[in-house]
Amino acid sequence: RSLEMDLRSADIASQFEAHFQPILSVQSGILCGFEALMRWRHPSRGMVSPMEFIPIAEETGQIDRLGRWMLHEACRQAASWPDPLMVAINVSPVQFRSGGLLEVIEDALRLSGLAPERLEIEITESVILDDSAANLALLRQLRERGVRIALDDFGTGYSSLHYLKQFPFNRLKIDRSFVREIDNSPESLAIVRAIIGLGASLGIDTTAEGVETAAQLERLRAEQCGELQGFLFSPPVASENVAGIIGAYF
Ligand code: G
Ligand code: G
Ligand code: MN
Ligand code: NA
Repeated sequence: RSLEMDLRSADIASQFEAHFQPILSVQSGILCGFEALMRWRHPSRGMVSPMEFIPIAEETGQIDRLGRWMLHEACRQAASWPDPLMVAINVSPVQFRSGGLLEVIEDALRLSGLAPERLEIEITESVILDDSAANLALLRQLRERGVRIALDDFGTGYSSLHYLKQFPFNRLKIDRSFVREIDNSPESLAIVRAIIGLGASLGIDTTAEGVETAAQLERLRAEQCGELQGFLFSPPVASENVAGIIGAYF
């Protein structure tokens, strides 16, 4: 059987899980919230990476039901965390294309009772490239409802700066390829510094992704980066381990 067939017939609620990676303030070390990351606990293959199943789900139309489940599940769990901890959820460009995304997000908020201000939607630049007018309108409607919008993998795209003019993002997530080299590549350090400065002058929060070493943390602190996530603090964890992280860092 192919992964595609398994995905099509999978009972999502019993095979899929939302895992959560903590996002912390660089200056204070206090927990700000979590990024939700999907996991597939396949009955015979074991854990299948989203790098494998998300592209298949996008190509076969399964991303809509997977993505809807994820929005509901992650909002439901986040509603049980102490206020104002937030949850960041990745949304695929294909979910924008399919229509109905605004209603799906509104339903997830209403059913969970999560305040819209505690939800952040992470998109990549392809969302804006795809269908500029319609997707930008949808992003604006989400912002009007109080939902925050983050631009993921910032710096890796074709014309990242152009998007900042088109839409008032709440957050830039500095791609981990720059963070990884911050201590041994003057170019990477210069790019990270420029993104943080850009965020500061535009009033946009900045999160460094993929922080793995104390030296990277010290550097990001010196550069006044806002938030960070990475293996230095924690990989994505299953939901039963979230309370322990909240207890330790919040
Ligand atoms: O969790 P991990 O680092 O293995 O994720 C690999 C990739 O899968 C990342 O690019 C991440 O954004 C993506 N991903 C993880 N969970 C989701 C999800 O719920 N929806 C979408 N669209 N992408 C996800
Ligand atoms: O594309 P996106 O930024 O959503 O992807 C998040 C992915 O990054 C997840 O798959 C997560 O497992 C991974 N990740 C999180 N922290 C680290 C880290 O410190 N190092 C590396 N290499 N990957 C990380
Ligand atoms: Mn992300
Ligand atoms: Na990213």
